[in-house]
Amino acid sequence: MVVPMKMPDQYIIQRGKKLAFLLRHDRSYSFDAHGWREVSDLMKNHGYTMEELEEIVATNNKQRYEFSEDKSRIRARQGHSVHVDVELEEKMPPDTLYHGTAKAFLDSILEKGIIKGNRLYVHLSSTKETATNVGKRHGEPVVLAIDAKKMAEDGHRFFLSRNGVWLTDYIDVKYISST
Ligand code: HQG
Repeated sequence: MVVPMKMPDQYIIQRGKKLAFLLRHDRSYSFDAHGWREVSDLMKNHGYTMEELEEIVATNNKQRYEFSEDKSRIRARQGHSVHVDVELEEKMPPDTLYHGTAKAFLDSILEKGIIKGNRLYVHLSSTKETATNVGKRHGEPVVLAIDAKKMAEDGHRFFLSRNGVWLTDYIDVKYISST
């Protein structure tokens, strides 16, 4: 009997990172309108196996990816820079949301507001803890509190990705305070 070898976690993490690029930012691929990429393309052109993809989808720490029902396609749930519509749920936000950033960006943020940059949306977290981790990716972390209630009252739209990330288009300085 052949016992399938358990792939090392570090390897899966690394393949997952590569997948993040392939599903969110790869401009050389023609994504379906809803952000789906053919699994066969990832197998043929990027060396993924179905087992590897299944493990990445199942074990990803932020549940970043999902398969189509028949598992012939795969997509990221948020974080894109390519222009796709991943069918986000528009939702009333909690009164306060948090944005994790780096101290070095603060002056610019307090001047221009929070901009989405290359991504399709500004990313927000429902807890300070998650926001701190997001901020750490860029340097010394700073967590900003966002008056989402007031933003919603003023007509700004919020979306919740299926892995719990809050998304909006832009955050004006008047909605930002320190934590
Ligand atoms: C900053 C990860 C200067 C912004 C995370 C952020 C998230 C400004 C950086 C998701 C600015 C952009 C997104 C302004 C915003 N002046 N800097 N006016 N406005 N910024 O990576 O929010 O792990 O594009 O504060 O967990 O860090 O990949 O966005 O620091 O959910 O699934 O510009 O990516 O998700 O950086 O992260 P990013 P982000 P994954």
